[in-house]
Amino acid sequence: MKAPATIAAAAVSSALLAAPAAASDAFLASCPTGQTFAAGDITISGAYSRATLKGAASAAGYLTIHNGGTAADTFTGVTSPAATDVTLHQMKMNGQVMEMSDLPDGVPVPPGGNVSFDPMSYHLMLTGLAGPLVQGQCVPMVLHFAKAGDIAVQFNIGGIAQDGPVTDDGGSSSMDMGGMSSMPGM
Ligand SMILES: [Cu+2]
Repeated sequence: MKAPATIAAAAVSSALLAAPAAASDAFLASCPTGQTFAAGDITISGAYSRATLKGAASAAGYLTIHNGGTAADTFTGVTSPAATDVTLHQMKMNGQVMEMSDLPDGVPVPPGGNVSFDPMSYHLMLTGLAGPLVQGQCVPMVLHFAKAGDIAVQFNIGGIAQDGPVTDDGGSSSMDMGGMSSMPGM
């Protein structure tokens, strides 16, 4: 048998070969855009993160939570193989200063209501990253709810300034209801 090593070495970029093992276990190489994830009365949509620079200490996650039930639920926490800690945070303007605070009691999700985690309000704060967040890859996380239980969610990683859910055309947040929109690109 002839080993194709020479061709492979020439064709594969050194960046791919250098990816640390821990990071490849912690992240998904790709996942579809436009996914929803549900358990009980809770549905998660628009889950995304932003790409990070190498060596970044933290990253954020954003999503929308819908409670389709008739009882209140509480979003209590998150775990992920991509980070040693994921905490629920809130951004608030205090005069001219943007402040970030923990939400140790979780976030209530009223019956029939939506709660949005977006760059100017609530966000998930990932610290102790297993590796950089790479645009096009996905971060697996498990979201914990008091009533609905655990929901496994894939966060699409957009650009470093992504400010809405990732779409197949590279990041505009326009809705595409076509059947093809849930297919992963390339
Ligand atoms: Cu934060």
